[in-house]
This record gives sequence, structure tokens and C-alpha cells, in this order.
Amino acid sequence: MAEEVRQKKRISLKETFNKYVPEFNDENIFKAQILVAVLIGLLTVVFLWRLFRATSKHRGVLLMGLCESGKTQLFSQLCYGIDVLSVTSIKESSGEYVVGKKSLTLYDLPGHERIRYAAFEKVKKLARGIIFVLDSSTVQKDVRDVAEFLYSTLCDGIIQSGVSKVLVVCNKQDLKLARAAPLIQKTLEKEMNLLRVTRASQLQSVGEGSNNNNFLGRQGHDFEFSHLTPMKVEIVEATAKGGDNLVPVTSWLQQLA
Ligand SMILES: Nc1nc2c(ncn2[C@@H]2O[C@H](COP(=O)(O)OP(=O)(O)O)[C@@H](O)[C@H]2O)c(=O)[nH]1
Ligand SMILES: [Mg+2]
Repeated sequence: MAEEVRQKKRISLKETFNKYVPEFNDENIFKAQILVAVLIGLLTVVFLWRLFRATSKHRGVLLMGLCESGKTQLFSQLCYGIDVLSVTSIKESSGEYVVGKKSLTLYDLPGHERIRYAAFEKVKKLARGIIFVLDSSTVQKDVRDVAEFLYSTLCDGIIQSGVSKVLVVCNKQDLKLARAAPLIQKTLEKEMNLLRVTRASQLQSVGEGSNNNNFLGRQGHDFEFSHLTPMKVEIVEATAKGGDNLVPVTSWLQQLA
């Protein structure tokens, strides 16, 4: 008796379905099943890929910039919440930055020209993001060095393939002579535009083709950070000393984690 009722119910459901969606015959249903299976397969692949990326080794954030810009200060504030007495870093140091259940490894790289590249080479494979620190009170006079360092970093092939987000931190905003971020951005972009021209002509004179990572931005346009897509470069103001104004940095790290 109960079986009969169930049978009736099943038939009537099918009949209702056919009544309202007549184009759904058996063949079409088979096609739809295949489509759904393919969709589920694709979604699984995307899900696993995202999971793999999130848990992959790329959980490093490189703190880079010239000497005395405030990298170690920022590193110490972010990882331990304290100021440091300044000592010249000759080796990279690392620390964990915890965001909820996730964590990132911050690498404080030495800014000294003679050792900076060795340290960079060692950890660049692990980079997921870069925090480039500059001293907002001296950037006007050091703009060439700052721009060269940043340009070379962004040209690196490993960085271009592994890093999607770069944060330029205009540090020491507590100082009277500190420039604001929009002005620093303009100054840097102008300098990097000049650098790009000189680098391109140097390469031509040594006979290298144009197929290299050394051209940043869009051909035929003045250099702009916004042209570096898919890499996203943001420029913010901060004060590492005393941890007074670090929200722009911490919220960027949260998005990255
Ligand atoms: N006024 C001011 N001084 C800072 C700030 N951040 C760092 N400093 C100072 O700048 C100097 C260099 O800092 P440090 O972190 O050692 O720079 P690093 O060479 O880039 O690692 C130290 O004397 C810091 O106290 C800041 O936000 N404001
Ligand atoms: Mg240091």
C-alpha cells in the first residue's frame, strides 16, 4: 500500500515536471547531468587550487628599503609590539605575524647595498607580498636610490610571478619634514620613468632584446604604479616609532593573509 503511494507520488512529480518543462526529455536530462558533473568538477579544482595556494609556502612578506628607513622598527612593532634600539641589521631576521587563524612570516631584510641582494635572493621565493619602507623626511634627497631599489625589486622575475601585492610605506610621518604619500608617489613615479628610459637604452647598447623583465609599466605611457597590473602597488603613510600609526600596514597584512 505504502509502496503504491510512493510510486504514485514519483510518477506525479515526473508528470508535473514534464508538464511545466516539456523540453526536458530523457536525452536533455542526461546532458544536464553531464553539465552539472563538469561544473562540480571545475568547482572542486578551483577550490583545491585556492586551498593549495593559501597553504603553500608563499607566506612570506619581505620588508625592504634603504638603511635607516625604519624597517627594523616596523618589523619589531608588527611582530612584538615594541620599539627597538637601532642596530644596523647585517642579516635578515624573521618573525611571525598572526592574523586570526592564519599567519605570515615577516622578513626584515638588511638595506645595506653590499649585502641587500644576497639576503633578497635567499628569501624571494617565499614572498607573497612586499612592504617597501621609505623615510618620508629624506625621500626628496634620496629619491634616486629609493627609486632604483624599488625598480630593481619589481623587475625581478620571481617577484613578478609570486607577489601580487606591494605596499610602499611612507614612514616617519611624525617628523616635521615628512612629505605626504601622494607627493611621494608622484616624485617616485617621475624618477622611475627616467630610470626606465636609461635602463632601456643601456640594454640596447649591450645588445639585449626587448623581451625581458626590465620594462615596467605600459609602453608609450609615463610610468605609473597603477600600470603594473596584475601586481597591485599601494602607497600609504605610517609612523613605525611607538606603533602610533600602523593601521594602513596592519589592514594591508590582513588582506594579504
Ligand atoms: N621619528 C621617527 N623615527 C623612526 C620611525 N621609524 C624608525 N625611526 C628611527 O629611524 C632609525 C632607523 O630605524 P631602523 O628601524 O633601524 O631602520 P632600518 O635601517 O630600515 O632597519 C631609528 O633611529 C628609528 O628609531 C618613525 O616612524 N618616526
Ligand atoms: Mg634594520
